[in-house]
Amino acid sequence: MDPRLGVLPRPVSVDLHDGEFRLTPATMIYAGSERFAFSARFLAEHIGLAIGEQPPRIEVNPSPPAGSIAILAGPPGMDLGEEGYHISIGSARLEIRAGGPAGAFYGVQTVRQLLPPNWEYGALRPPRPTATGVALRAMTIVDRPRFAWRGAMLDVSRHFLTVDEVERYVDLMALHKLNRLHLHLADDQGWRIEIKSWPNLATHGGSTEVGGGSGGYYTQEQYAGLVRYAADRFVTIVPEIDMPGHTNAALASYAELNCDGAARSLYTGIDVGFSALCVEKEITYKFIHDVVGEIAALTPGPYFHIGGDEVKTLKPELYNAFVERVQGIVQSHGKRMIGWDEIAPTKLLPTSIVQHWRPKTTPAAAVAKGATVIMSVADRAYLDMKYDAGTPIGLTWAGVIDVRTSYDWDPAAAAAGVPEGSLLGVEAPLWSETLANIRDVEFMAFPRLAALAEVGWTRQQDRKWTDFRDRLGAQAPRWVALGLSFYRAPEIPWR
Ligand code: TNX
Repeated sequence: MDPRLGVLPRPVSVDLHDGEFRLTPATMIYAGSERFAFSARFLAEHIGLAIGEQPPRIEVNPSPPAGSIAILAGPPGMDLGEEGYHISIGSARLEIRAGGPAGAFYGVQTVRQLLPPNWEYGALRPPRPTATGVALRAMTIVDRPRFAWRGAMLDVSRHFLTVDEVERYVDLMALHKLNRLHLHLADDQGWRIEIKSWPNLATHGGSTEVGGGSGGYYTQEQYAGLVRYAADRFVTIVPEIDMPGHTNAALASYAELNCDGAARSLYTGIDVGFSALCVEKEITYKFIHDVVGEIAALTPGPYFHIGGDEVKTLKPELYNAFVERVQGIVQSHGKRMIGWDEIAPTKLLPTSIVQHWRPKTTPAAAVAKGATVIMSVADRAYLDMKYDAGTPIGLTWAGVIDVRTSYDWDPAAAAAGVPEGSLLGVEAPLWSETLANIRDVEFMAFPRLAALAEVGWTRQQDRKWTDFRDRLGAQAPRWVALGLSFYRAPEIPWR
């Protein structure tokens, strides 16, 4: 099989050469400096016992001997940015070179996709290769991403996911070189993060979910652990507390957040647009200050997402004034504000970011103020839309989205009045009204998240549907080994 088929997203260039590198029980992995040690360990752990009695040994050493795998700075004279990498595989060594640790990690992910899929099982599956090892075809790969923002979003409010489940999603993102995980932490149906100054939010507001299940929430310690786990894999967590709408869980937890002073009942249905914080009360801004402050302190990444979508109960002047005031609060906690595209007409700071989701609108007004845009147009990027009319779970309000529809578009051409220079990148939201567990999440995300990963990573001129379709089909053995419950879309030649 052509080894190029395994690599997804598609790199800038892959050139095959004659010869091969042999990975044997004696192969060692060297990191040129401490910055690359995590990636060296990741690769050693991935290889595990597949090849020898022990996982490969790793060592930090700037000039590794022949016969080894080396992760080094460079390559000299080539600037591939923080996330780019260069791989050269020859009989004498396998070398990954990168400008920074993220690039080294992505180089390792590419090497992983060149290794046998069944190594993903993570446990010894006899028979093991003999002492002669496993051969990797000689080749040179040069790669770097098109966009800085290659995101995914999980809605843990409508249906809760455990920390382990979210970490699994992070692992799947890392394999596809995705680097932002946006967590939709609060909505009408559930508040999912502990706030020490407003404890009822989690204990009461987090006690249910769509359909009436018991919900759940992350303690601050768990959330901090998740942030670290993701950061190790070069995934930045973007926390979202949706406001002023989508707030029933908060309104049920604290009576004073309601204009009439009466606490709402918990909500387990799937309607949207009925709830709103009382934007005229001062306590509301104290609440927001406290919530943003606690979450910002736990989140090293520079972003805080305030939602801002689908408020059907507020006049535009009140809505705009609210967003502008909250923008100041977010900024006072040292973060850049992100909001759904309803925030585009408000007075935005140039550091603020608009997440464009409504297909028939444009966030051009925000771009005129210097703000930047993340493309999540619902008819391309929404992973909760059904694949076709027969898909047993999912919604259809933005249409049905088959794999080709999620792949075959150019984010730079998808919003009128938004030049490529104002585009941070793409993000694939996964709303969970109809997704009860991680199996459902995986089924809706894969293969379309892989398609969107390539939309975000690979240059437009290097992307072709037929080429992608074949590489996608070649992922099946790896995804099976990972235990992924992906949808076997009929148009893909699965292996
Ligand atoms: C719209 S997208 C919403 C969500 C729903 C989603 C379902 C957005 C900013 N708001 O509240 O979950 O549709 O597809």
